Amino acid sequence: MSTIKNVKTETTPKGSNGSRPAVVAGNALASLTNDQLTNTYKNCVAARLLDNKILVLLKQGKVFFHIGGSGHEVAQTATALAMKPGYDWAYPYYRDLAFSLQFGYTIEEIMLEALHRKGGPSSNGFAMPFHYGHKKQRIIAQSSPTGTQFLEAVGTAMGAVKDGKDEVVYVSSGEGTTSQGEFHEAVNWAARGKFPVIFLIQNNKFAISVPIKDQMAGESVYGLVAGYKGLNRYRVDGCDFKEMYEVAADAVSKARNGQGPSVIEADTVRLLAHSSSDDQKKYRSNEELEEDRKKDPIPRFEKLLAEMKILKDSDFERIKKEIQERIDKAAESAEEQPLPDVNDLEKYVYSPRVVVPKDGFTEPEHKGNKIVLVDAINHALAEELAFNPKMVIYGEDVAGNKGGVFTATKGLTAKFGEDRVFNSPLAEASIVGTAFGLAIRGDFKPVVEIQFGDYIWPAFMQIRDEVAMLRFRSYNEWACPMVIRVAVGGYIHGGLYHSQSIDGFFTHIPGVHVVFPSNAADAKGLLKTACREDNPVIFCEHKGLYRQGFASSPEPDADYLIPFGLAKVKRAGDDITIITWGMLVQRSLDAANKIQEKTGASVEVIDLRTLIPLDKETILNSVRKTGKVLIVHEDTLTSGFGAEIAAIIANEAFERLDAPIQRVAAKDSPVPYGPELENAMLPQEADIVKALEELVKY
Ligand SMILES: Cc1ncc(C[n+]2csc(CCOP(=O)(O)OP(=O)(O)O)c2C)c(N)n1
Repeated sequence: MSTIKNVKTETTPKGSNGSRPAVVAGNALASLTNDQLTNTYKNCVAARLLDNKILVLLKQGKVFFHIGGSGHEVAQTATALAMKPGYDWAYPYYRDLAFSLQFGYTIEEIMLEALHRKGGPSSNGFAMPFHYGHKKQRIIAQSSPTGTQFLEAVGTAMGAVKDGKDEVVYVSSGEGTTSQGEFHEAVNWAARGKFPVIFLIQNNKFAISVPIKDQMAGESVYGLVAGYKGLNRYRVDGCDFKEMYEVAADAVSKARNGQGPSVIEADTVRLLAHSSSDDQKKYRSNEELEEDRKKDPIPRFEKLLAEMKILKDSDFERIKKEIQERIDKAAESAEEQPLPDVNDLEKYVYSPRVVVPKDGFTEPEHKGNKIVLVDAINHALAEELAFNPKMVIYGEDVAGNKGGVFTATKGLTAKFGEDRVFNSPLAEASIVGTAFGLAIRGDFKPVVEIQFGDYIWPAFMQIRDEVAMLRFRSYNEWACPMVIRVAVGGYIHGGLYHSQSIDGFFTHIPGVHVVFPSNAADAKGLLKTACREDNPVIFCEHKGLYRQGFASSPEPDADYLIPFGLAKVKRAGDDITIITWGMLVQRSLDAANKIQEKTGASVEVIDLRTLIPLDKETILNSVRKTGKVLIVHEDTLTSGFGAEIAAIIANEAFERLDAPIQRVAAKDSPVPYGPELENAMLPQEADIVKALEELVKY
């Protein structure tokens, strides 16, 4: 046992501002052995020497990016020491080298990643170095956007609570990142649910060059988070091992015992520039840098260990020498490891597993009662909740008797319980961010609702930079399959903010599937597949189709799962091909009938059903037969998904075309409210008929 005495016994300060460092009562430190303390010191030294070594490799042109943790080692190591690596979960930020080492990374693994070699645990050279990820140690592969990690950590903690496990989730950032809205969303959700999250905010007083006075109202993150009921708060000198460890141990113990999340604001110093791309002399004076060097946590830790008679000067020198040798060797051996294989580039954008294969699929005849599309959604969800006990549904208004503003989830809370079908706060990034955190646990399947496509944008960062990229950036180590159901589309007099089409945006994101049913039977079969998919799915539900007579169908049975990437020929024809989806399938069919009556031309109508993956085969087979193509979609023309389809056809079937490819789409404007304006903006049957007439004449 160490000879350390208990630290000061003040409780967490109750003041709102918290500029005073606080320490907590406790004797956690006294329970550490000399070996543990020595190893903790070694961990800090390893992180420091790795920073130095990698900067040398950078100068040699072998490493392209470095972002260091020098000055943060003690705060990070002490927190990791209070946790259980491999049992607990961690979302460390880019400065968390010491944390990651203490949580289970080896020096050798850090070197593999610094030198973007194959075999590193995070990404095999796909992600930048210092974006930690280690499946075995439960470090979730990290990204670069500041702040996205918070909500994900909350989702992972929510999963722990649902599973009845006493796991704790660590998430960290600098103080600058707490200006991101997602930080506050995450603290709110974690405090509301009493989830076991440790938010370690490492306050080095700068966000790149931006000083804290330009960053926040007040002087501390501690003060900033004063209003969240149920949140434990600490402010601590993160360069002081004793204080830091007591605080970390207290917060972790609270989290583990159901006493809720904690924000720990740890004061640190940034001894290096922000990153290798920065020069801090441009915005910090020599005196200021010197002041920070005086606070360097490693010499202070050495002083403590010497006072405690655990290590002496010659030990410190020996340890540094030994670690330096190991680091040098690790660098040499990493350089001998293979570089990533360029043939693997697209290997893990999507899951290699196809859940419902196209081969051998035949369309059955549906014998159920006729249902409208929104009820088909509701029934699919009910069946899938029964099929998969780890599926959960949440979003705004989805719970209880309301069952969503369109009633898609009506009755599901009553049937499956509040633990499985529940309301989220009114925050779209929260919905998707926490779904990420739940899904990475491996067994939960979040099926979340975004009330209107027009309001999906707060979640766009989570979808684009997190959900879609996780598998790719971690080289298939981590994945977050989820379904994001989203109500889209116009023709309902919903005006500018309840009518948007979003498919043009989301089809542009590698890593997500985009599904868009046009009728009730397809909606059921596609949604059930989405719920079993290994990939994230954006499931577009057209509001105008929810209760539309022409979109209703006899209900398919519970075994009906439609493969993704399989379009449906809704009307066979020989002269012109219409490629369409969603609301415009029916209008295209009506237009095709009209043109046949009028001109005798026979028009084939293809309903894509899934935009990503795209059924190129069905498209090209039809185009090669008819030689004339009209693409019809509700989204705006410019950069709509139709442009992509036209490009594919031009590339792959140019010789078979007898006319220029035509598109009917919405005008390039927002969707206006007044019905006359809305009709003029959105594509109508008459527009399709007109385009077909021109193609007939061509
Ligand atoms: C969303 C987002 N905006 C901007 C950046 C660029 N950026 C990277 S780190 C950083 C500063 C973060 O400062 P802070 O949170 O205080 O952490 P520190 O780097 O000081 O440890 C910025 C602006 C980013 N990565 N992500």
